[in-house]
Amino acid sequence: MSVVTVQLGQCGNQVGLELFDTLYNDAQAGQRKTYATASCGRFFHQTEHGEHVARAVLIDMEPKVIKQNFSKTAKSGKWKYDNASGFNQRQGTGNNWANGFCIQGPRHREAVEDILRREVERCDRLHGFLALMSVAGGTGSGVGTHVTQCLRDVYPKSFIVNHLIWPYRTGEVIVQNYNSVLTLGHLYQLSDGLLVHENDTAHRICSQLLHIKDISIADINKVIAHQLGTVLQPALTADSNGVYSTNPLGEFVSALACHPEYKLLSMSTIPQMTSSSIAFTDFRWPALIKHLRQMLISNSKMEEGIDWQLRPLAVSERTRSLTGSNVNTSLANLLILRGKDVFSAETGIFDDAALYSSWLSPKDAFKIWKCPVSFNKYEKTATLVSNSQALIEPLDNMVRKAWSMFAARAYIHQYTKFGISEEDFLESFTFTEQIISSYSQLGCNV
Ligand SMILES: Nc1nc2c(ncn2[C@@H]2O[C@H](COP(=O)(O)OP(=O)(O)OP(=O)(O)O)[C@@H](O)[C@H]2O)c(=O)[nH]1
Ligand SMILES: [Mg+2]
Repeated sequence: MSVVTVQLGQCGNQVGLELFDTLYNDAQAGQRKTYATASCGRFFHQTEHGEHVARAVLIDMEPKVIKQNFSKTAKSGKWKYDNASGFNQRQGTGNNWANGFCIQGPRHREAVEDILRREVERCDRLHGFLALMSVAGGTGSGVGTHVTQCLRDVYPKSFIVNHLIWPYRTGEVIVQNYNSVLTLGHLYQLSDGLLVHENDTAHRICSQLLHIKDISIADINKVIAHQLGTVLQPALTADSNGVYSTNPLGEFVSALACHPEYKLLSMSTIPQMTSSSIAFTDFRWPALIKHLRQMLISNSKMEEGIDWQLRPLAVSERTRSLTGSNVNTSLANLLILRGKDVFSAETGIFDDAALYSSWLSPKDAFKIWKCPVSFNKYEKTATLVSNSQALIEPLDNMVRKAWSMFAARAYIHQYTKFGISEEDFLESFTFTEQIISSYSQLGCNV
């Protein structure tokens, strides 16, 4: 019943640290033994002295972040990494996907596979891998894609979910859109599900909801780890007969990514607010669920600025509408509710055919997990993970910018010198454009 997390590159390693911290602190808070045991069994193993050690493999071509992670966690006195689970070299890949995928990944394959195997052998039962990485650099994206390929080869029956950080649109890496397109073009066929966080969205949550003035990357990672934690902590599913599900990644994938053409998953969590405000706010399930539904329909990534006018067209209305619906249409939704009175929460408004593609019944497209234990200091938390059209726009933006650079032949030689041909680029463009096209058709009646 365990998950091995693979932290790749600077971003994957920094997000991973924050994620394990969130999972650990949440599990250890208060007296809730069954929950804590289920959570820790998934993500930590215990030494004979009772220390919690993250079930994680840390990979980066640079040494700095991994070393920082080891020293921070060793000092914290809470949980720690096993130093033998880290793999680093002296120098990064210079934001070059081709260097990561074609050179560094294959060169270090054996060493990385050994570390992964050791971590897998520590699990009584392995259910899958969670790979954390950005798509914009060279290690997380390029080496990360290569490592995902190795995992697929060596553990063909295990679930693999990749958590991807998408870069700021006005990002600092000039070739970020090349790296993103190449990553998506390859990962799509290897992974069971690509769960995406956009840095721009997490940044807006920090500024507009958490009112943080000088936003640091650590603040952003806390928001991301909080949202991811709501998905990964123990929960009761419809079939789990009142006990925490023992196969979180499997349940996650089967709820959301049931079709090989549709693997892009986005997520929203509410509420998110300053800790001083939490104490004075009384959340009600009907309001939280209604907000989350409208956020889905109007594709607003935050509670702030929801368009309440938009409503989904019924399937029969869609046939008559020439333009199709301008709401965000879903293929699958997973609603996760945590906290007080959770069993009284009414979720019928998600059970509505108008939210989904016309070839799916809501019965198959909508799943719900519940947990009566409150999460990370919030009395009630609602998260929606959605396989929907929500990511078309940012993906289209990435592909268009990458294409303009490619058409101008900018920086291509930096990739071809590491073994990526122009045809490889073109294949990834075709593939990502196909993803956009498939998602665009979700809202049409066919
Ligand atoms: N949310 C978040 N984004 C990050 C973090 N670190 C880097 N990024 C983003 O990740 C992208 C750069 O990728 P990195 O992870 O730094 O690159 P890398 O995988 O280490 O690859 P190389 O250094 O090129 O070998 C940019 O879009 C950054 O904004 C982080 O800790 N959190
Ligand atoms: Mg790096």
